[in-house]
Amino acid sequence: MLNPPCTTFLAVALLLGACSAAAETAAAAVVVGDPHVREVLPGQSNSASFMTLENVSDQDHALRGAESPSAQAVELHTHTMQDGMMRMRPVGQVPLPARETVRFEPGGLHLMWIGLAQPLRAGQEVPLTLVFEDGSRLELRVPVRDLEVPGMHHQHHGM
Ligand SMILES: [Cu+2]
Repeated sequence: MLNPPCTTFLAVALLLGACSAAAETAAAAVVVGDPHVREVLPGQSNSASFMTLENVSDQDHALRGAESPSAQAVELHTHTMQDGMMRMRPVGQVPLPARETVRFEPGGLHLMWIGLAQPLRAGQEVPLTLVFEDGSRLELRVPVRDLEVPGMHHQHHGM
């Protein structure tokens, strides 16, 4: 559902050793797991999305960017601890080493959706395109979810 069917065939072919080391696109080498974007309240114009990216090939790749018609920009961000505070910062690209899975998750790597065209409501799906280092692109439909993130942004809880 989330990937072109050829990705699955390619993965099987690689497992069977039927595929040579011929150049393949990054988009065909990467399997996206559980993509989802966070619901926003009316008036909020930014959101974040999460997923796993598994590079099932023997070749290193990288995620270079992302875009969606639902936002003015979708940036690659990560969190770093600075002076005891979690801070977000943009990253140029995210390496996807061969045979490894990279996690985009709360508190770490994420896609930052900036300037939403309309509020994102749980249950909706929005289009997202991942752009890789070789220029190949992967088109996704990403479900909107109401995310509870323990320990983050819940200052009214536990008092
Ligand atoms: Cu961010």
